[in-house]
Amino acid sequence: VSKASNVLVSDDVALRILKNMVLCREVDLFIGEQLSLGKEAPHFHSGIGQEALSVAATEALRSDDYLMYSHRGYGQVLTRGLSLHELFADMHARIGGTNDGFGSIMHLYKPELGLMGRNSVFGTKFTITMGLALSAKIDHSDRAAVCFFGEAEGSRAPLYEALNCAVLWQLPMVLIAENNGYSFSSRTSDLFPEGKMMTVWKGWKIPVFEVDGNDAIEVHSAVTRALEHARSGRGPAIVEGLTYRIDAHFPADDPSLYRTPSEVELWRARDPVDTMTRYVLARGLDFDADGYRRSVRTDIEAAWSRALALPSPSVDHYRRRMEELL
Ligand SMILES: Cc1ncc(C[n+]2csc(CCOP(=O)(O)OP(=O)(O)O)c2C)c(N)n1
Repeated sequence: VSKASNVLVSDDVALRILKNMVLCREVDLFIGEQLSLGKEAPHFHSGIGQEALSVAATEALRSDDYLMYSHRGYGQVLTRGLSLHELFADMHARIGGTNDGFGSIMHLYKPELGLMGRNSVFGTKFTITMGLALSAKIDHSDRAAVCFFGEAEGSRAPLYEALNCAVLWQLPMVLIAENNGYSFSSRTSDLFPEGKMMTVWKGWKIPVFEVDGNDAIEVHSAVTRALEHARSGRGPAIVEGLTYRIDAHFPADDPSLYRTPSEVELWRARDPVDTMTRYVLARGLDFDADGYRRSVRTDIEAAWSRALALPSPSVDHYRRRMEELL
């Protein structure tokens, strides 16, 4: 387990990371508001508090890399270039998103963005990612396959099958562990020694980078190093980011049953969006935080209304599409 030294991030990249972090934060806040107002809102898992890890890590990928995203927050797919319109259409299971109303955001499918289809049964992504890394190697394409996952998934067996093959065949696979303190109501320390997944991987034939998951620059640097390693033909690498899930697991969850308000406040004080805003301003870059938030809000509201106006698939639609597929 090591720390990656910081890689120089250009002004453009730093600003892009911050803007995407603000976008993701606003999407989560907006959906939360819709729910509390009793409006039509989909099942979702808020990524508030985890934006640095998901956005800055994805920003380090090359545009042709494969991306197996995680279910929490939208940092990975929005950074990748999925539009708000596609995201919301899929969220509401409407025709007009990436999966034709078939599968909500658990099944975003857009090969041009490296989103090759995903399974919502936890653990299955590891072997799919390994298969994508294998195809990249067979094609001599220099692409990497990157998989984000939480601690519950990280305790599942297919992770170890995938790692074994990736080490054996020296595959360009990068795993990004989002350690956000909890798997639903279980503390990470009840699942892994010392509360870190990397404790298990220490001493293996795989480089493991530990990062402060709330520090976007540190995250970006470590994932850049991990990708360099994977592309060099030396097999997989892992990055574990330590962060915190500020909101409930999902809207029906009551986190006061298993964690204290003071714990949440400690992490709120380490807000990744505020930290990145301070970093960008200290670099002398021009960023109007309130103005940007307002413009993003307008985009979100417009895309949301547009998505809700799209048609829902009928049974006939599903039947036709299944017949086409078979
Ligand atoms: C095999 C399987 N079991 C249970 C679930 C239901 N489930 C959805 S999210 C979740 C917890 C995930 O925790 P973690 O991997 O730590 O990610 P986090 O939600 O903290 O981001 C569970 C158990 C599932 N999708 N697949």
